[in-house]
Amino acid sequence: MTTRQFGASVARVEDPRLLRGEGRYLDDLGHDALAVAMVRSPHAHARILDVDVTDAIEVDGLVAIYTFEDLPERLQQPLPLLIPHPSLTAPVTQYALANGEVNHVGEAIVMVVATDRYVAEDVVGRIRVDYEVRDAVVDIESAVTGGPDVHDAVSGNVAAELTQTIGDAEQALSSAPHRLRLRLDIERSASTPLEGRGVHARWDADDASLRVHTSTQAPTSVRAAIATFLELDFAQVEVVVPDVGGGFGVKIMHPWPEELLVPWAARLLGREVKFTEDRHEHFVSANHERGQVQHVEVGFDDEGRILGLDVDFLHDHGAYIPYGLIVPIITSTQLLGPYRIEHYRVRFRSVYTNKTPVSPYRGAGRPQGCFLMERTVDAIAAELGLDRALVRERNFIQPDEMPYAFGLTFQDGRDYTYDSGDFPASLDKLRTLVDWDGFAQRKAAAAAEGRLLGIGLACYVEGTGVGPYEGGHVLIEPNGTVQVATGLGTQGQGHQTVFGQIVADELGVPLEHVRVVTGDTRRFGYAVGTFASRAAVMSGNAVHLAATKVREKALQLASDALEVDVEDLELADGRVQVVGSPGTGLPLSMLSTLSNPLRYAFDEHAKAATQFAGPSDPDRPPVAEGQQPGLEGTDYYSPVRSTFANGMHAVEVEVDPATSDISILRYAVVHDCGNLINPKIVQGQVLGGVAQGVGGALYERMAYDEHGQLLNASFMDFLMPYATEVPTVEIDHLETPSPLNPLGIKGAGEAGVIPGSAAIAAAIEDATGVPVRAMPISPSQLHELRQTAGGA
Ligand code: MCN
Repeated sequence: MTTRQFGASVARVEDPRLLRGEGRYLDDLGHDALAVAMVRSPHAHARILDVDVTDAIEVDGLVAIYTFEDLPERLQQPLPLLIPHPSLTAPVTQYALANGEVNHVGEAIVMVVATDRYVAEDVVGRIRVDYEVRDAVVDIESAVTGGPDVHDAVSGNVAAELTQTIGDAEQALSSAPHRLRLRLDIERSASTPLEGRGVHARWDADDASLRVHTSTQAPTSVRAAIATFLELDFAQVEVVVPDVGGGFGVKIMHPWPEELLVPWAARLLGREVKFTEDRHEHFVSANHERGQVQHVEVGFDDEGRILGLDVDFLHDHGAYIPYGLIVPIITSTQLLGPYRIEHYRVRFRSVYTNKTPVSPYRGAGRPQGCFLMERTVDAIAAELGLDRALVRERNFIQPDEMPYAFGLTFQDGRDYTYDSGDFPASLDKLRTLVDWDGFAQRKAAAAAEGRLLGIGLACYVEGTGVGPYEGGHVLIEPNGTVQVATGLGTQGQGHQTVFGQIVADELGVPLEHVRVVTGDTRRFGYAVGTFASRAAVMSGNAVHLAATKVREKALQLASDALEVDVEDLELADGRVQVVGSPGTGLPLSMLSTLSNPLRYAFDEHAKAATQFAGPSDPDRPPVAEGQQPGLEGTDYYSPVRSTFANGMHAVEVEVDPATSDISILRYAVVHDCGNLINPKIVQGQVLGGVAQGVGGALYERMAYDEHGQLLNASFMDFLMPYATEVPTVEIDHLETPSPLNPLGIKGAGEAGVIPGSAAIAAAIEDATGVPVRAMPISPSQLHELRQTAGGA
């Protein structure tokens, strides 16, 4: 019997190879390739007056030096704005190499190609760039209140301003019995994957084609960009993603300048060329995120029910705006969380600063939104002296209200609608898991010993599985191996395992017989990418649909061959067999060759098939009319709208009364991503997210000085939580299936990171009695807060 794989905690099939050290990351490729190093701007804002390469051209091993002026006309165009929006009235994107000015430290000015990286770096050190340094715009509030501009064409630094409304927030606030105002701050942070960016390209002059390896989340988009900027046909460009050491959003940016420049140089020079980013480059030139200043006004009744909410925030977009308004739009919509909010107004302004540009980082605007909403709900509870869980419960959208439409309309005309979820049930589970009701006693007992304990709670709802589409291809080989391909890239999520599980179930084959390929445009050329926790929903359903086609074809072929009705057949153990009579049937391997005569000469299974119903039988043509040879199918999944996952985190902390040092004693999660394909993988995803959430709450910030210099651009200075700082995480699941897709799945990849800052801030506030409204928070900052507030 073939056991069902969907829902089973199958060990990840990709891990043994990685654990044996057999992973092939970008820098493991192209050992003989020429190496690239960049001259990058040391200034946050400057005009480039001159580039002098006189000293550099002496260096042995130098192959080429390119500045903006050396690029072909198409490559001198600004890089694309990936997601336009009507409110984005002043979009400025960067050039592949700086065109006369630099707008953040780390912006690439000159590309050097040399025999190896050491030589390339020596050349970089000898190139002299003359700058006229300008005042830098660093702080987002000052950016919009006068002072210098980042771009001469954008006076006042506002790239976009957008207001969205539900109901009448002004009226609701003015008539509310209680009103509160809060200011909240979230600092800039970044994905910081273990492996930075990298790209390797080889031009094949024989068939005029490019083979590009790149550490990306979106290989098909990179291919489109390379083909467009290098003026090639798509068919001349192959993009293959090797193993990727983490992306967390930063590798969805496409194209990076290097992803165009390296292939261009490879074609021009007729040589293999490779760029591998170093850590310092990653800090200053790979995109960041978070970075908002938020103002909230909330009106509520005596029971803590929210009557109206007014939000106004500034979003730091850095020097360029490659990704449109996606991050602040997500903040502004998804901050609503599990709550019924009928009167809402949100205004945001996306602001240029002379800092590294911003694009989505795991959670993409949601951690900021969750921080805003959850801190607000806690403030309501504190104001009324009510239990924080109770206030949440009173505001929850109820399960029988699903699907729940907020009355917000997106740019494309679709409603902002939750498809599923049972928020009261999730909260019940969490309260039990952490013994929420017994905490007061634990806190009092600790206080008697002079210890400061606190508990916090935060809820979120997350749009996942966003469209427009993803595709899958399934093929059964004559030896019975099932080949599966889908176009998006993988960065460690375990896609080979989960897509294998889905296909194995549909075809009734053991998981070991399924091979899954992702991120290779040779195998699947039309795809969108891995981001927004969409792969499980999008590619998961696509490979399921493709496998269903193959299943139906196998059933039809077997029905014809065995002269048995399709309804009397089943797929199990790699065969199509008669229900109740498993001895009568045909292996899928045989069926795959039955209709494909070309394979007869070479394959044992095919030979066996000829004995059964071969081409020598004049009445049985190998390919029946209307039938295509082979057991193979392609399909696409395209959803009507996003599906919404949700979850709740609770944290217990202890604060040292003397030093304000913060320790997390307990961390619990209840998570709902619909039907779980692989609970163990989801567990890992949530845990990884929690680690990043802890980082965002307590450690990780991009510390810029007033000149736009990033002061902590190395892992010596940028604090990340180690295993020692990440607590054991207790995770429980609620499975409310999405009605929107055949498998009932919702996404899981970002969930863990979203409520970290909100829940930890709430716990610290509970322990110390001082309001915590800015994240991350260090012990010294907390100490200062406590001293100023005179709290515990
Ligand atoms: N899954 C499941 N059952 C569900 C939902 C998901 O078994 N109901 C599984 C999926 O099949 C997949 C994993 O959980 O193996 C995550 O699925 P999904 O939520 O679809 O997220 P994606 O696969 O699209 O991954 C993207 C997401 C994002 S947006 C970031 S950022 C992120 C993340 O995943 N970056 C990661 N997780 C990461 N994990 C690693 N190791 N490295 C990264 O860079």
